[in-house]
Amino acid sequence: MPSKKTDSPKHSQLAGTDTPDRANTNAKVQSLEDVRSDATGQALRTNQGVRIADNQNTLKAGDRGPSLLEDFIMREKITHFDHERIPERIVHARGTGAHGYFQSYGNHSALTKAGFLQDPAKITPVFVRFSTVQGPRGSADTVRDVRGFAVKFYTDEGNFDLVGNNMPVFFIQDAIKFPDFVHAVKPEPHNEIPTGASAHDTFWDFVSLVPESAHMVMWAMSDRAIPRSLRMMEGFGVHTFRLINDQGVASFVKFHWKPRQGVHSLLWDEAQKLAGKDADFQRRDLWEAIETGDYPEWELGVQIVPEADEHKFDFDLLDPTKIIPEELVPVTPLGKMVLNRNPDNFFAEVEQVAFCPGHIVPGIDFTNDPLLQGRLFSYTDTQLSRLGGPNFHQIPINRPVAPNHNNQRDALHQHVVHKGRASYEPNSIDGGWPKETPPAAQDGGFESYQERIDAHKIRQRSESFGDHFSQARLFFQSMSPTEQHHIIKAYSFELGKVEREAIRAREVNEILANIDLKLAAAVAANLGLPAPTAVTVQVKGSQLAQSPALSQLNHPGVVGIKGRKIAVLVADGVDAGSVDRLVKALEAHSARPLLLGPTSAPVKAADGTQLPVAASMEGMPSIMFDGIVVPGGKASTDALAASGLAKHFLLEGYKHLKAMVLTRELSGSLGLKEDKGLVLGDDQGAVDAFVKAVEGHRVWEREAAAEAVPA
Ligand code: HDE
Repeated sequence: MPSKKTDSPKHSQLAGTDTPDRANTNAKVQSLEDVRSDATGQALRTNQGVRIADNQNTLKAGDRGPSLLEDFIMREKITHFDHERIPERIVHARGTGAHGYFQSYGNHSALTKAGFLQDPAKITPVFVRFSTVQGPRGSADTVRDVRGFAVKFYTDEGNFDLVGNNMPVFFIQDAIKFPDFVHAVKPEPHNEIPTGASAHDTFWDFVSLVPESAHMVMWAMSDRAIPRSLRMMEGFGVHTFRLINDQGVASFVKFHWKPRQGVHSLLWDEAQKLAGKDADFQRRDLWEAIETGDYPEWELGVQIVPEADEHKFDFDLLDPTKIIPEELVPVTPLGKMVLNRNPDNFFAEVEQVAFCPGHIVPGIDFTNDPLLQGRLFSYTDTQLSRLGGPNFHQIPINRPVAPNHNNQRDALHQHVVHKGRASYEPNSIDGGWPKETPPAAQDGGFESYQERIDAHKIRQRSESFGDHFSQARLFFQSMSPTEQHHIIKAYSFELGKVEREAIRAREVNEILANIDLKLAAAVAANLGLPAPTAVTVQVKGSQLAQSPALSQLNHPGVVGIKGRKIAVLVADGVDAGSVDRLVKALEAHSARPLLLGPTSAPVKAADGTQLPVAASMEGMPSIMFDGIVVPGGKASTDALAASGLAKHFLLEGYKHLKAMVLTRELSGSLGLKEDKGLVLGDDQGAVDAFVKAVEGHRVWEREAAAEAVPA
């Protein structure tokens, strides 16, 4: 691999010839260019470059005879195929990714000397991988689980990986418990069941015995664990990090990603059905959004705590099971990230990307969070077996844009032809190169923050990590009634799958009771257990009664219904004018209306025109859409009213609290009542009401009525 490419790009040299949105990725695109393989117009050849004349037949002794060992073409092909798979990630195996860029809003040099946060004109390429945690590579996208949110910034000063999740806390406080936690949540060892789910005995056995998990389990039982889209999730760095400015002044920070698309979720029934009807629902959603130019955007922000304020909170900043409520320390926006390019090749990019929380750049540093400290070891270690050796940083997607000369040599899969005689330092033979760079305000070598440590070597948890319930309670009490209802249902569903009654009872009496007695009583009732009447642990409670920032209903987003998928149900005899009016009105809001028919065949409108459809109602069921509209046309709506498929589509959409535009006759025949989000007719008023309802994501007021509709 020519090291020239790795050494070359400064974005300023590459940008300028392209649109601003595209120019950003040029530096990384350029560094990948020499490994891109485009076979257009090329002859089929072996790996040794020999042209292949026949790719259909093995070399044989006669056309009915045995195959010959000398057939190097067949053997090379099959051998390579036999080794196509690599070990999947131990956790976060199921994922998808995209390229994009990060742009700082301004000069944040008072906070950090990290170069990518100092110049709003600088475009830093990024690669993001979103994932679920529990399931294997082929598992479904929409399971109830934490989502990984890992971002690699290819900065001029080296790669910075922000390897976060869509939830701001974690299940455990100390890295040494991670293998125990993962073994408990993974499919059970005797029968490898369940896939992609935490609703089983070993998970609940562990978390009910480990109260430090209470807060994170709350998040996992909330709607955050079933996002509507990867584009509609917040992201969190989880641990407290340090930012350091050029004067050496450090601040504690928590990283946040805020989606412009808002924070929205699926309903549990939808999530379960989607797991079967479209296991790729979320990777497809991200892919399609980027392909259609609807680039998702997040704002990167930090909560900043001056060093002097480290002990001003009623929890420990080093404890990864705690948030800093945004009402106590607001999030300061630093810049934005836009995802604007899909990968060319899933394996080469999404599968081979290797994140590590230890990949940081000058101006950023760690804290002593004991979970973070363990992570610093684990990620590089796991890549050794996953990617087959210590040269995984040379894989194109992992290569920094910054030069990376050093004296590390050889090892499996070495791609660089290192020149020179000296692979040690100091040396005089090669002029002493490559040389250290002393730390400096700008462009200096990396220097760790000089934290003073004076302590005993000890295996002990700090007492300041001891309150496991106050923030779990704060979370529950900050939810809207709807969100609380969903949390109760989620605990009831999951614990309902637990076979051992002792585990159910322990979770209810020793965990949920200490969070909130009403929550515990509601879950207990659903499990047929007695309601606990007293707490088992005295908790001091949080300094806040509520944190509104925790409720996702307070994060509607700023893009309206842009990119939302709307089903337009049509059948023969539909009024083409009505279809046109509705589609145009939705497109004016940058939504994505898709015509669905009884089959995949075009439908014939009342005026005789043929209307092509995107799919049949069976091929794209209601669970794949954010809203449903039915244009006018008596023959068409009569046909829909008589079709089991269409009725199921509409009733299911109603049950899932979707905004709907219906004709009066159709809503009457289905027995559905008008509400804030179920509007009649196809005039502008109906469209406006519909758009408003889709903006609100769901018609929550309908929830009680919808529960009476069969699933
Ligand atoms: Fe990870 N984690 N983790 N994790 N994690 C991995 O690294 C680990 C933790 C997270 O898309 C692994 O390359 C330990 C917290 C994401 O490629 C592994 C501990 C957070 C991803 C690993 C944690 C995360 C991983 C598996 C406790 C949120 C996917 C394959 C000490 C802040 C990255 C790999 C991708 C992946 C270890 C806890 C996020 C085994 C030991 C907390 C997003 O190294």
